[in-house]
Amino acid sequence: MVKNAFVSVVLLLLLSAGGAYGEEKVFRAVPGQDGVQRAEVVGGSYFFSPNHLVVKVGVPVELTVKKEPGAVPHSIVLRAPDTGIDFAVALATEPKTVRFTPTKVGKYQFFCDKKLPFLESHRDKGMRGLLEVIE
Ligand SMILES: [Cu+2]
Repeated sequence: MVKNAFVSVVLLLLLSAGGAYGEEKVFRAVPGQDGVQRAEVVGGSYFFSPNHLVVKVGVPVELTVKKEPGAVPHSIVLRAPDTGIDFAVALATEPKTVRFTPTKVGKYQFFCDKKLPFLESHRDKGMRGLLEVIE
């Protein structure tokens, strides 16, 4: 009985942690007639939507990035220059465009690099996501 109660508490903790970081929203970039694969990413306190982007290797990518209205500053950063992906953009409510061509299959984390002194980073609060480059 005690063991069951313990398991329930652990499960509850896991579930609430999952909730805090939001659910995974997968989006496969859509190739246009010009061959460029496009996706939109919105950042807010403290999430990215979608937070799992899938793109094809060797094909140009164009991301339209913006932030939800609000006073809290956000960014989107992915530094993996050896894979052709290297950007750091301050998000605004006006959309901005990020262009790159991924050269290596893999999974790379993008995140917001904002952090106030003595507080958790936005990345730790859930502002992170996965860019998955597939064959
Ligand atoms: Cu942020």
